[in-house]
Amino acid sequence: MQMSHGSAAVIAEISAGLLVPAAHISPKFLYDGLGSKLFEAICELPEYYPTRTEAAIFAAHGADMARALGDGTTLIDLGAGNCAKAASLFPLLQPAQYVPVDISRDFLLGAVAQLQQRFPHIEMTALGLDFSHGFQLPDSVRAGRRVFFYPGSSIGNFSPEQAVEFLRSLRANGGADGGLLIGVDLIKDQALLDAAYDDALGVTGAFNLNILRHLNHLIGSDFDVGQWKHIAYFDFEHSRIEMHVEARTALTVHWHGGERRFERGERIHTEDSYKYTRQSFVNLLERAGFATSRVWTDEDNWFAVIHARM
Ligand code: AVJ
Repeated sequence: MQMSHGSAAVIAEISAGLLVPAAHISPKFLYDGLGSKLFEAICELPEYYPTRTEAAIFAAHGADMARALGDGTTLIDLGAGNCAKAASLFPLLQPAQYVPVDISRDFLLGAVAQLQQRFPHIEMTALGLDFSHGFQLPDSVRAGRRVFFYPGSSIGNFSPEQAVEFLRSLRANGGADGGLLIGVDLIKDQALLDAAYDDALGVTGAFNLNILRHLNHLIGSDFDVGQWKHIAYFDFEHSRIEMHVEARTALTVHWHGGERRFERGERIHTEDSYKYTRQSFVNLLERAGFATSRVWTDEDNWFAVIHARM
């Protein structure tokens, strides 16, 4: 249920991040029920190019991708959300089994119930779990040929070092004949990047600030969302968008088992979204032991979809 408190482990993880001098919260906590809906709205924004650019690449090259991946696979959709991206590829990919995975469990179950009606012949097994510390496939998922689907450049939430670790955990769960179809956001003009994460309507700001509301439910904290503001910008040195929430005034937050004073202007780091060049990401895949087979991009080179073999 959306309103329930977090487990002891979740409370400990969040408290630890709030108590260090440079406070931080994992971006996975952006996705409660409302956060998942706000992210859906972000995907419709004119400034947020990744979703529609990737969708255009799927539309133009889906048949090519299906040939590269083969049919009858077990398609494991990491961070599936509303499952719309995978569903758009079902007619071409023809998976035997679909395994959507998402931390926002209730939101995922709602989406899968609808999807199963549209595609009754595909066996669907939804997994409501957190894979940010590495992926482990449960035994309930049968041993078909596994293709991991990781679209949207969600890999950008990991640092490059963490991304290599994570990709290795996929290989450990894939089998020798497995594959990976992954979407990667590419480095581009800074103004385009900044606008994509700080849109005029303020939807990304609402999405970011909602993490504080979610925390109030998870750890019993008393964050007053109105006392915080949304900050997002591209950092060249690290090749990443950074998102923070910034205190508008000096304040103290209390929660079960802890408290923290924030000065005016002090920030909590909520998300990184790393951007790559096509080559830097291919190198990263190779470090994780993958062999890149194909790279598809849009004509502006804003986004890449990559097929790699285990
Ligand atoms: C879901 C992680 C791919 O980094 O672009 C969108 C999340 N954050 N706007 C991204 C996000 C702010 C998104 N990912």
